[in-house]
Amino acid sequence: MQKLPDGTLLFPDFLKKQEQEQLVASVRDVVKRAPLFISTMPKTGKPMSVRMTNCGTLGWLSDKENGYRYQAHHPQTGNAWPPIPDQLLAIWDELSGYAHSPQACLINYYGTDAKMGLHQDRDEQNFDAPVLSVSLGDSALFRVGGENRTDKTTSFKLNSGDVMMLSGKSRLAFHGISRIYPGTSMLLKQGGRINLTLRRVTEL
Ligand code: MD3
Ligand code: FE
Repeated sequence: MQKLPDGTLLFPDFLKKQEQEQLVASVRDVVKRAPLFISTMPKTGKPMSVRMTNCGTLGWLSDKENGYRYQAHHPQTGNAWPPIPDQLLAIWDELSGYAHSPQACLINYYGTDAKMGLHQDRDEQNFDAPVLSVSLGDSALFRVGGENRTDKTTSFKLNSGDVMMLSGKSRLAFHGISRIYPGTSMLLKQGGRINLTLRRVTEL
């Protein structure tokens, strides 16, 4: 039983099965209006293995030409992102202790073989607000270290319905998803994992 880094709070099984199903239905509505797309790495253009979309006033994406960024519209449709579902805003209000609503909700979809390399989230102007992450579907192995890439990391599983909050010291910690465990959840008919990440992007 390893200790989570300072500032990392895990709420195992925070969402009941029915709440998870409701959230998946909301994600499906978002994806109908803002289809999943593949971001590519700055400069190299190498595609990420995760497919993504967003809801909220700002969405995160990356491409070869313009790199990591937040923008107000979908890269393919040009439409504004759909609003963040009320159920997610309620989770933010309950857990974050932050007086302002999240601006961005990144929706990551991991197929069986998708991963996310060790990285920091530093495309936001606001590191005071916490980051809230909701896991749905198949379990994943999450890895988190310190503020330097070479700091030692600890790994733990994130299961469907778990909510994690990163604030303070862990807000700039390196982290990633090492692997997905196929067949560990029945929530998504096609399998795989959805992660929803709520963030403040701008200074107030
Ligand atoms: C630790 N997503 O989208 S969420 C990302 O499961 C991202 O899809 C992973 O990392 C996923 O950037 C992990 C949990 C998370 C989110 C933000 C963090 C962990 C974090 C920020 C700082 C430290
Ligand atoms: Fe991240």
